[in-house]
Amino acid sequence: MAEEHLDILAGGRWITGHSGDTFEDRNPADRDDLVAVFPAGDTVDVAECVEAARAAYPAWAATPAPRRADYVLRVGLALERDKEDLAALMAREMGKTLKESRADIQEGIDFAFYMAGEGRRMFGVTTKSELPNKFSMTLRHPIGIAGLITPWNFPIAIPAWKIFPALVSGCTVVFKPAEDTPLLALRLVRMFEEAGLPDGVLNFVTGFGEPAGSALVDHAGVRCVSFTGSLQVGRQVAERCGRAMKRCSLELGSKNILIVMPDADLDLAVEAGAWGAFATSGQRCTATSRIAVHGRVLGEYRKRLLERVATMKVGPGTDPGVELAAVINERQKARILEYIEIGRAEGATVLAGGHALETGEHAKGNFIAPTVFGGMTPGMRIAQEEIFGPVTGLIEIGSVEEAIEVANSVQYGLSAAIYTHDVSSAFKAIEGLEFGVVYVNAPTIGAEVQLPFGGMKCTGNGHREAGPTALDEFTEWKAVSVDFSGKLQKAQGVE
Ligand code: UN1
Repeated sequence: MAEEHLDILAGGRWITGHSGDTFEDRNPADRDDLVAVFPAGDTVDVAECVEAARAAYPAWAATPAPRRADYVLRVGLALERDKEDLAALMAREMGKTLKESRADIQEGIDFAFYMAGEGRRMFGVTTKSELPNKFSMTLRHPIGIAGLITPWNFPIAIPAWKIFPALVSGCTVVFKPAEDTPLLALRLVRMFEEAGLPDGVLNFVTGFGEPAGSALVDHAGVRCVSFTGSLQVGRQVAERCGRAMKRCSLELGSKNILIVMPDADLDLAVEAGAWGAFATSGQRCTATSRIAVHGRVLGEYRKRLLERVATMKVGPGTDPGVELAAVINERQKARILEYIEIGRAEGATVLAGGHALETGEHAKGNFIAPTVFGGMTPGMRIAQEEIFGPVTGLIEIGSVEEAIEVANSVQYGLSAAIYTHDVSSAFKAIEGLEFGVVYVNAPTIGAEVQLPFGGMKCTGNGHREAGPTALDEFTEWKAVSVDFSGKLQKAQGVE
């Protein structure tokens, strides 16, 4: 049974969409399971949300940061209370396994507690003036109305990464979640309502990138946009924000790599490869989509990885025995299968998987067998482009220097890992990898919220989510000087 929702929250009022158009929210593991129907927001709905955010802004920006952060803490507690219930909904609405659904919500809880504390820090600096009797310091100032556009792969964690710091910073928010996971987003918004967040501080509009996301990016009242999604859409967001001189933080695609050196603990490196490549069915921007293995251990690594992959049960995320769940929708499924064909045509060998699962228990869902390519070379499209599915490939390397060169040969730079016990190889990798997140003897996935998260090159535009840097997305620095000398003092030595 589908749940019907009034999904647009503007200024504390839940309203139906202006156009009357709706869209369906379906279970990726069972397309007959209609989870919910949501109105497709349009430019009028977005404008109403922005208007509400504008009206709420002055009082919210003037609310002390520790008080603003209290609401985030309360939502963290509500997430903790409802974790199991939300995890079950996530496994149904987004499709990931129950274990990973819990982890997604846990990431939201962790970040709520972290950001709630940030409300009492928000550190600036005090510094010395070159003049006597003059005091200098820096303060964070909220940017204004934030437009937050989130993807479906982390339906709670990524909205949390954006909403929590935006609110602690003093921004008011218009939030548009991905059209594949609106119900989880709605549940998160309802938690802020339950926490007593003043009307208009967090506004919520569901719908598609066109027109709703676009309208949010382009609305003159929105001063900053935070977007996580594809490079293709990210470029458009960046261009449009650039023209309008808006702050814009982007977290886009990647082509992550796991490097396995000959001295690595191979069992651990195999587990890391399998977890990094196939968790969330490869639908993480940190997913291990390339595994560069030293020639001396490639044969053994390949054998053990294939043995491990052969044990993976594919099925609905709601089944506790399942390791590889459905991919989000039929469009993504088709895209992933197309990449598998591209890989074959380029001359890579399918060592495992390489096809959809469409019969029996898999008939109603978007399932793809865990796929491992052998003979991947760095120039291939499957080694360069983000696939965002359960597909990885083995690349042979002969040295750590070559591994770093291969790693850096892509346009992206989010997450890279090296398995080695050799301190020189580890530090060469740490220094040489052009990636925003680097692991030694840990997989490419599983970033913790107290660290800055984001990538180099085309993965983003220099911003970092999570960690203390999350506040930089939503605040301006103000340099403040107070002259208490009682005279006109001129800087730079002007007499
Ligand atoms: C993403 O896929 O956009 O490091 C984020 C990880 C998770 C976050 C991934 N903590 O894999």
